[in-house]
Order: sequence, then structure tokens, then C-alpha cells
Amino acid sequence: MNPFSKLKNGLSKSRRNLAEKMTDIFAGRENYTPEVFEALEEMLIEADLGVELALSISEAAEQRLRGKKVSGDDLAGVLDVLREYMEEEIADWPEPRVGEGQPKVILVVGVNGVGKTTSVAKLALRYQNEGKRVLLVAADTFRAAAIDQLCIWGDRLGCEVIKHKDGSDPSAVVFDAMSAAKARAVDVVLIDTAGRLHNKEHLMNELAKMRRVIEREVPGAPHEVLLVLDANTGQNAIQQSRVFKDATDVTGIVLAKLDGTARGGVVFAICRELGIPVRYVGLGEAMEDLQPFAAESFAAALLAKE
Ligand SMILES: Nc1nc2c(ncn2[C@@H]2O[C@H](COP(=O)(O)OP(=O)(O)OP(=O)(O)O)[C@@H](O)[C@H]2O)c(=O)[nH]1
Ligand SMILES: [Mg+2]
Repeated sequence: MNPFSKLKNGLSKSRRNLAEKMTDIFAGRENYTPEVFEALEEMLIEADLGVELALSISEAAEQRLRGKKVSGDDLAGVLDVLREYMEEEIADWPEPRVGEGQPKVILVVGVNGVGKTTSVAKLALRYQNEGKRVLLVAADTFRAAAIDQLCIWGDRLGCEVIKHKDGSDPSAVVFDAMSAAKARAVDVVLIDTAGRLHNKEHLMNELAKMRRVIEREVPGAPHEVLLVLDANTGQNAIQQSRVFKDATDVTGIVLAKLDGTARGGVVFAICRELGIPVRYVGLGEAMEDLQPFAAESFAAALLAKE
């Protein structure tokens, strides 16, 4: 399947949700009354686009359609307004710069069960496919079996995993990983961390300590701190991002599990309200199911006709 079809497939629940609700809003109406646009706004809020963006889009749609008679083509007209807004709202972001001869260090963080470890494996595959030498780091020493889980991915990928025992200090694992990466001319280091409840101070401190070790061993690193969010959590994902953003320098978001949710619109709220770029979207459980996020194709896939 080509990447766009895969994205479209992954967004099918979100797309159907939008299309169905939109059809309901227009069904049986002759004219565009203010209620139509109120309903549209409400629907966009429910689709997790965020209040502000929902309001701007429904206003733009109103300006375009007010007073006109409802015709079959107008649904497409509203979708065009949506698409234009989405493309404008979300810029694509440049890759971070990595020093000559340095490994690129990527720290992957997030609350429990959002898809961190799976995303690490998916990212590893992407980099391997670019011909990069990848090292995985089992810095989740907190949850039983987390190390084994990463090692299974490592086996599948044919990728080395740096690990210590369960319960050991994750900063020590990270320290070893930085040394190994430098010694073995690794291109990309992917660090899997423990699921942090964002109010657990201990784990947040541990994260800060890991960062200090990384910075000391590879100046300028970590080059990316990716916060993994579960798309199913909708607006709650925004709250999580705020807390992580305050605790550490988050450079980008991996929005996982978009395939299982009708709330794909949350991408827009995240970009707009947090100013953190969505860098990747997770579209399934397999290694191949991760795509770099691009606003234009995302909007097109979300609003495509079936
Ligand atoms: N459908 C779908 N499932 C996903 C995606 N990403 C992860 N999962 C599933 O979500 C579950 C949790 O994934 P993990 O990668 O273990 O999550 P985690 O954040 O590392 O979890 P902890 O280490 O326990 O905090 C697994 O069953 C994954 O297969 C995705 O993009 N789509
Ligand atoms: Mg994990």
C-alpha cells in the first residue's frame, strides 16, 4: 500500500465520523441558517479540533455560504474551507541539526501505555531503511518486562539493544549507550523510557537526570525529545503535553494509535495550542505503521471522499 493510502486507511474512522456528522448537519435543510454553522462549530469541537480553530473554520464556512441555498455540492464546499484551514494552520517542520560525526540522539517520553516502545521500534526501522546504523536503549528499567519487550523488537530489527537489569538506574544505561554509540559510529540512538505519570515527580526527576547525562556525553544532544501521545485520549493529550513541555524540552510529538480513533482532529489542536510540531503519526501496531507527519497530506487524507 502506498503511504497516502495507508494514511487514508488509518484515518478512516476520523474521516467517516466527520463526513457523517457533516451530512447530518446539512440533511433536510434548504438554506444556510446560523444554526447550520453553530452545528458545524459544535461538530468540529467534538472532533477535537479545539474551540478556537473550530470557531474560525465555521466562521469561514459561514462567510462563504451564508444566504445560499443548500445544494449537493456544498458539502464539498465546506470540506474545502476545512482543508484550506488545516493546511494553513499546520506548517511542516525542519529536521533538527546534528553535529558532524555525532550520533543523533532521540529520547522518547510519554505517560504509560501510549505507544513509546512501539514507536521506538518503528523509528528504528525508518532510520534503518535510510541506511542508518541504529542503537536502541532500554532506559525503561521501571516496568517489569519492558527490557524484554524492547529486545524482541531489537531482534526483529537486527538492531543492538543497550540494557541493564530491571530496576537499575536508567541514567547509567543511557551513559553506557552514549559511550557505545560513539565507539561504534552509530548514526541514531533511540532511547525508550518508562511510562511517566506526569504528576510523578520522581520519574520526572529521573528524566531530567537522563538528559543531563546525554548532554554531557554528546554535546547538543538530545537532538529530539519526542513525546508520544495516544490519539484516543483527545483533549486530554493536550493536557499531558503541557505538563511534559513544562518538565522538559519537548521538540516533537508522535501521535500514536490514530488508526483506532475517530479523533484525528486533535492533531490540529496540538499544533495550534502547544506550538509543538507533530512529527510522526502511528497508524497501526506493526513496525511499518509510522509516517512522518505532513500537514497537506494529513488534511487531504482526513477529508478525502471515500
Ligand atoms: N493500533 C495501534 N496500536 C498501537 C500503536 N502504537 C502502539 N500501539 C499498541 O499500544 C500498546 C502499547 O504500546 P507500547 O509501545 O508498549 O506503549 P508504551 O508507551 O511503551 O507503554 P509502557 O512502556 O507500558 O508505558 C501495544 O499493544 C501496541 O501494539 C498504533 O499506532 N496503533
Ligand atoms: Mg514501553
